[in-house]
This record gives sequence, C-alpha cells and structure tokens, in this order.
Amino acid sequence: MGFVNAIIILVIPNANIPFQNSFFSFKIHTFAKKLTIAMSQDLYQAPDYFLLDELLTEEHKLIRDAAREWVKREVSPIIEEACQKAEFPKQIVKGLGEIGGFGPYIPVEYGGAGLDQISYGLIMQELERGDSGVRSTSSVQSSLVMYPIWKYGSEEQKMKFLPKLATGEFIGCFGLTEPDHGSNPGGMVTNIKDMGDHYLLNGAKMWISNAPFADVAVVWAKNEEGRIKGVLVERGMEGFTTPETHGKWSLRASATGELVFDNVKIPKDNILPNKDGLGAPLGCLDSARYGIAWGTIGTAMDCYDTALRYAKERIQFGKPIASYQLQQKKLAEMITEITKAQFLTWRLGVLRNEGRATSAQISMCKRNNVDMALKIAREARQVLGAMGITGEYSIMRHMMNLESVITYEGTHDIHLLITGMDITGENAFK
Ligand code: TGC
Ligand code: FAD
Repeated sequence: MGFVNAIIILVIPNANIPFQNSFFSFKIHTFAKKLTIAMSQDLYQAPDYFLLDELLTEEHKLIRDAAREWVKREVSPIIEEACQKAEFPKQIVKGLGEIGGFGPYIPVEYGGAGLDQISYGLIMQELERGDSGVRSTSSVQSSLVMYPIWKYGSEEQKMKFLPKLATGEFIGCFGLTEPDHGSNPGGMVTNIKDMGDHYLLNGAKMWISNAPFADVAVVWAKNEEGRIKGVLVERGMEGFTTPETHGKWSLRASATGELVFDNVKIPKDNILPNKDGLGAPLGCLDSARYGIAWGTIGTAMDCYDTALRYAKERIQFGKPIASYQLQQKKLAEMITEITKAQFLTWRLGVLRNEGRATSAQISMCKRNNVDMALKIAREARQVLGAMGITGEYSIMRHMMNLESVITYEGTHDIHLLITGMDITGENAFK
C-alpha cells in the first residue's frame, strides 16, 4: 500500500481503495501531497521565544548554524531508516568530525576545535535535534574518550589517539557500567593485576555506546589496592571482545554493546597516568552530562516545532486544531518549558566557561532538561494524533530515544539525589 492510500485510510476510515469520488479524491490528494512535502523535507525552524540569540556571539551562531545545516542535509534524510533498521549510520562519522562534533573544546594542537563550552553545547543541541544517537556518538567520543585522554593521559597517549579521534578515523567508547554496577560504579569488579612489565585485565562492562566497532575503549578498572584506574584497551588485543546488544526499542541508531576482558595483556603505557579514583570517570561524566543538557533542548525544540506546524495545518471540525484551547495549552506549555531550559543551560555554559560550574549544577540541568524533553515529546506526539506514532515524523523516535537519555549518564533519580545531597549535606544514596 502506497503512502497516499495510507493517508486515505487515516482520513476516511473504512474507505475502499482505490477511492473513486473525484471531489474527495482531490482533497485527499492535496492533503497527502502537503504531508509528503512536509515529510520529505526537513522544515525545522528553531524556536527562540526570548531572543536568546542576542546572548550568543557571532561565532556561536556561525557554529550553531553550520551544525544545523549539516543535520538537515546529512542526518534528517537518513536517520529514520537507520533507526528502523537499528543500524548506526557510519557514513556520518567523517562529517561529524568536520563540523567539530568530535572534541569541540579539545585544544587545536591535539586535533580538537578549541571552542568554548557554549559552542560545544550548541553543537550538541543541533545534533540531538537530529537524533539522540547521533549526539551520543559525539558525546562519547568527545567527553568520555577524548576528554579523559586529554586530561589524564600522557603526552604520548594524547598524540597517538586525539588527532585520529578528532577526525573520526578512530572511534572510541567508555566502559564504566558493569552488569552488577550501574548507578553505583564505585562497586566495580573489573580489575587489573600488575604482572611486572604489563597488566592483566579481567572483567566485563555492559551497555557501552559504540562498543561494537570502537577502535579504543577507555575502561575503568580497579588495581590490586582497589584504586580505580583508566585503561586504554585497543581493538585487536588478545582476549578483548565486544558483542553487540540487540533488541533495543530506544537509541536504535546508536550501537550498544559489551566489553569483555579475558586476561587481556595491557602494556603499562596504556594506563592513564594523571588521575585515578572514582572522581576520574565522574569528571568525564560532568562534561558529557553538560552536553546532554544542551542536546535534549534540541529534541524538545524539534518536537515543539513539528507539533506547532502540524496543529496549524491539520483541520478537524472545520478549523485548524491549533485554534482549540486544549492544543494551545500543550503548545504554550512546551515553549515555556523550552525557554526556561534554554536560559538555565546557557547560564550553565557561562559558568563552565568561567570554570565555576559545579557537578551538582550540571546534574540539575541534565535532569531537568531530559525530563522536560521527554514530557514535550509525549505531548507533541498526541498533537499529531495517529500520525504521531509513525516514523514519518521525528517525535516518536525522539520519545523512545529519551527513555535511554533519562537513564544513562546518571538516572533521573540519581541526579535528584545529587541535588538533595548538595543542598542538605546528607548522602541519601547509601
Ligand atoms: P562519592 O563518594 O560521592 O564520590 C567518589 C569520588 O568522586 C568524586 N566525585 C566527582 N568528581 C568529579 N565529578 C563528579 N561529578 C563527581 N562526583 C563525585 C568525589 O568527590 C569523590 O572523590 P574522592 O577524591 O573523595 O574519592 O561516590 P559514590 O560512590 O557515593 O557515588 C556517587 C554517585 C552515585 C553520584 C555516582 O557514582 C554517580 O554519578 N552514579 C551514576 C553513574 C553514572 O552516571 N554512570 C554513567 C555511565 S557512562 C554513560 O552512561 C554513558 S552514556 C553515553 C552516551 O551514549 O551518551
Ligand atoms: P540501576 O543502577 O540498577 O538502577 C535501577 C533503578 O534503581 C533506577 O531507577 C535507579 O534510579 C534506581 N536506583 C539506583 N540506585 C538508587 C539509590 N541509591 N536510590 C534510589 N534509587 C536508586 N554506561 C557506560 O559506562 N558507558 C556507555 O557508553 C553507556 N551507554 C549506554 C547506552 C544506553 C543506550 C543505555 C541505556 C545505557 C548506557 N550506559 C553506559 C549505562 C548507563 O549509564 C546505566 O544504565 C545507568 O547508569 C543506570 O545503571 P543501571 O541500568 O544498572 O540501573
């Protein structure tokens, strides 16, 4: 059944196909044509209700607009099919490197783009507007692989890995979560044993983004004293395997897998020398969580923009559904929440540029924005009625993706407990 016939069924239930009445046939054809145009083109227009653009520099806007155009050109046309097939679209990797999607704030001498934190955030916003899985690929590479190598690595490690990660020639992944240690990574059992001229790595990580094809994994493991160390595990090392995790209903355009270590021989040069303890991986998470805070604004803006356009065009009871108060309430609340999140996050970016943002502030912002985006996706989907459940529009895909985003990089609960501890001084985790 073609797309037009599908629309006939949606518009006129019980219609026999092919539809014969020439008047209705004309109306249906026009409606279907309008929808086809809306779907085949990316008509996205970013909302800026409180003129936040005026707080951005010309450079910020140039970087943001370049990422926005790239997403329209390279991501929008292919992302739905990639998600339906549950395939990571490898063809976007090179372009991601070119727009600064890998290591936006890593210094230029290591291949990064040397940008500030607001530019980094704006790139994440645009990528996640396309798809959370695309932003995830960029987040993992930038904040969970390049960041620890840059901050905790030796000069040799930086020169060996960072330039290739910046272009996408190498893909990296970050192994913290284990089968029995998710929210409580400090309990990890993956370990390294000193064998004199090398270490032996044993254990397993799971739910690892990019694992199935990563060239290098930043893995967190305990040494014999129980101290957490960062280990660079390279594809091809004997005893190292990366089985893919299948059957996800969420983040389908991002590959997820396990990291399994069976007596993997690790050269001593592959240990990150400059920081250890749980604070080392958690420090990387600050940077990635900040990126998610911006990214989820992008998904919320896309859902709102789609719902607004649809509501203005969709006629029921003789009028656009945008003219009914119930739909206006949904749309008005969406733009209010988006606007609040935009300002909270912009302010966080300013504080990060000044080196004054705290981990607890990042937690609050990540938690608020993912929750905001998920609620908006659910409301926006309803505005589209039955069309909202199809892959013809991005909303359902965003909604499903956000179910991962609200769990990874610290769950909704964990971030609330971080805020709770920060304001009361009482630890309610344990
Ligand atoms: P706690 O005793 O509180 O802290 C241990 C040490 O870490 C320090 N620290 C931090 N350092 C830097 N940044 C932060 N955000 C930090 N938070 C804590 C702390 O000062 C302490 O340092 P020291 O020197 O005294 O040892 O640790 P805890 O065991 O009580 O746990 C605290 C808790 C629950 C907040 C933490 O474990 C946590 O955040 N759990 C959530 C786990 C998580 O977020 N996992 C994410 C895995 S990676 C991922 O999901 C990638 S998704 C990728 C994608 O596709 O985008
Ligand atoms: P659990 O920790 O078992 O939590 C289960 C429930 O219990 C949650 O609701 C949680 O909020 C609640 N809970 C836990 N502790 C407490 C407490 N003290 N008080 C109250 N409630 C509590 N990890 C990586 O290391 N690298 C990656 O690249 C990566 N990518 C991922 C990609 C995807 C698609 C997904 C879904 C996950 C990914 N993760 C990754 C793992 C992710 O970080 C973990 O799933 C997350 O930290 C939660 O751990 P868990 O799933 O084991 O849940």
